[in-house]
Amino acid sequence: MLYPRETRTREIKDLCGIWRFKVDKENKGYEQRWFERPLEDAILMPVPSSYNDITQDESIRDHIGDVWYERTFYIPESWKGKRIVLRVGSATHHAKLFLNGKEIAQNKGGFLPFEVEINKFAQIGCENRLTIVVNNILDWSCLPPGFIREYKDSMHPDGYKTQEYLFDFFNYSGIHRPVLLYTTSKTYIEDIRVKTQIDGKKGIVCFKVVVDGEKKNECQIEATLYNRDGGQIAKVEGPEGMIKVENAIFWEPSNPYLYKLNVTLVHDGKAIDEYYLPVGIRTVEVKGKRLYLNGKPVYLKGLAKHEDSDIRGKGYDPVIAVKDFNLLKWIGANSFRTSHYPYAEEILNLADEYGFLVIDEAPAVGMNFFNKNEKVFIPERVNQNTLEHHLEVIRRLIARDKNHPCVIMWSVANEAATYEDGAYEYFKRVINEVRKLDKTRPVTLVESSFPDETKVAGLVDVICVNRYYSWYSDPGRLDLIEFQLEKELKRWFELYQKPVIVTEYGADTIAGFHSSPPMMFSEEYQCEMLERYHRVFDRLNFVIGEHIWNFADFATKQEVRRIMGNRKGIFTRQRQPKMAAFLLKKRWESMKENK
Ligand code: BDP
Repeated sequence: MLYPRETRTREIKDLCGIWRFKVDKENKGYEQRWFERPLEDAILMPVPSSYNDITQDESIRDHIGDVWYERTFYIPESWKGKRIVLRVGSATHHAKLFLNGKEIAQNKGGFLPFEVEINKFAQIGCENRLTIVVNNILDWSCLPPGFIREYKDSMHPDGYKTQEYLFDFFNYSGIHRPVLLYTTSKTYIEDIRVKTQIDGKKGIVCFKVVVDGEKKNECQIEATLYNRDGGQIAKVEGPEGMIKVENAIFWEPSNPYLYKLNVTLVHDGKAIDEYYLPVGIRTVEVKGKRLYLNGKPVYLKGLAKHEDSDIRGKGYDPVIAVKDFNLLKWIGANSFRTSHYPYAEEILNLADEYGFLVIDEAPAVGMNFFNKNEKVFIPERVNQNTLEHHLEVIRRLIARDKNHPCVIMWSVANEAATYEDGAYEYFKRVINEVRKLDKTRPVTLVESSFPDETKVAGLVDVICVNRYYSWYSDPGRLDLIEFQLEKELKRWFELYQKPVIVTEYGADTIAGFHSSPPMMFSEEYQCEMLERYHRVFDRLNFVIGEHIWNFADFATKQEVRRIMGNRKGIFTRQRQPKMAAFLLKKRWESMKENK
């Protein structure tokens, strides 16, 4: 799936901005056919953004069910004869789209884009009304999964229900990423797949173009590779080919050099469609104890993130995005994980450009009660339906992100109950699907299980493990970290002989809380904890990366163990550094690329 870009043949109309919005409190919208006419009693709502924190009304913040978004737009006369596509960057978690009162699309899954050709439904040269119904209910067939709980008893005579989920971030909802219209010619470039290799100083760019539309068999394809300054390197004809780049500049964090592949579709001697793709020439490989980027060992320094910020919730905002990349650069990181779902493609575009190595994660989080008596991989919970959806999400994720040089690894899930018997068959199917679709990147599953109990570690290329010694276990006992961590990490390596990344470790820290000697929740405790972890990492040569939990404080549901959210950020939610940020900056800036 190609990211929408303007070219000399393609136009974009941005539908972001202020939409009309209505919460369907009584669940009557479909029955009363709200899609047939302009929404009555609507309020204003920005897109993209979560809707939860925009108003002063907690019944909107905590709503469970449908909300309705609506806006009008014009399609210019000049778009006659073009293919017109509506693309929604994401709508969390389910969406139904109506154009001028007619249903045109549905989508399940809140973290990936979907698009629909609207020529049949749109009115050219006049106003069109677009309605998007977004539903945020999670069940066991969704990723992430969830379930509804109803309370009705003598203490709750009126009853109420809650959306339950086993993951640790607020279930922000709404239209989270840009909504766009874009045009192509009727016969068009549907997809491009690029793979790169390295041969000494040479870079090899292999490409494959997929064309669709009535005249697809009558078209020629031209692919031209340019360097960053616009100098032409080679021009090749045909739907697939290979371009050799002498003395290539390889894409890496210290020099994220991007070439540009321009693809033109020619019909009757005329360029009818054109698209370009930034291309980073780089290879990723896991061999023995190490991860190699362009044949050189690389050590991952960084943080796990969230799409989360004040007011916007999970809404994409270029202001927050660029600030976050500046902070990642400032702190000396070279990588991050898209915990716990695919991020906006705009973020990956920036990671390509800034030069960050990304572990790209599927939205499979919360498949674990952390209680061995409550199983998850059983027919009434994570079952065949969940698996089908998981496979579909994997296909869509790889279809979207396959060409990004920043993506160096796929993570199929976070902290699933991998000690359960059912987990093995389930993840075998998921991981096989990843391997079938992409042979150029390693695959992982982020574990919270211990080395002797997991059933899936044999399936992955890199062991990724989240661990909270001296926090969730032995709280306050910083002195136990080194012994426990070293023992565990050595066991992972002994059993699986695979490199290990510690993908989460950290401590809730309230900015401004101080304590010496360190106590939990103080800035000193966070620093001391990190330092002890780092001493262990530095002793073990099979540890190939450290990702702290979390980049910034973030919102969670209200519960007693969360103080206005999860406070394990190295930065506050407003992106101000805690003491630990300076410690990390010092460590990472003085570390070599391969540790
Ligand atoms: C891990 C989860 C992460 C949580 C974190 C925590 O992967 O989503 O936010 O713990 O508890 O278990 O802070």
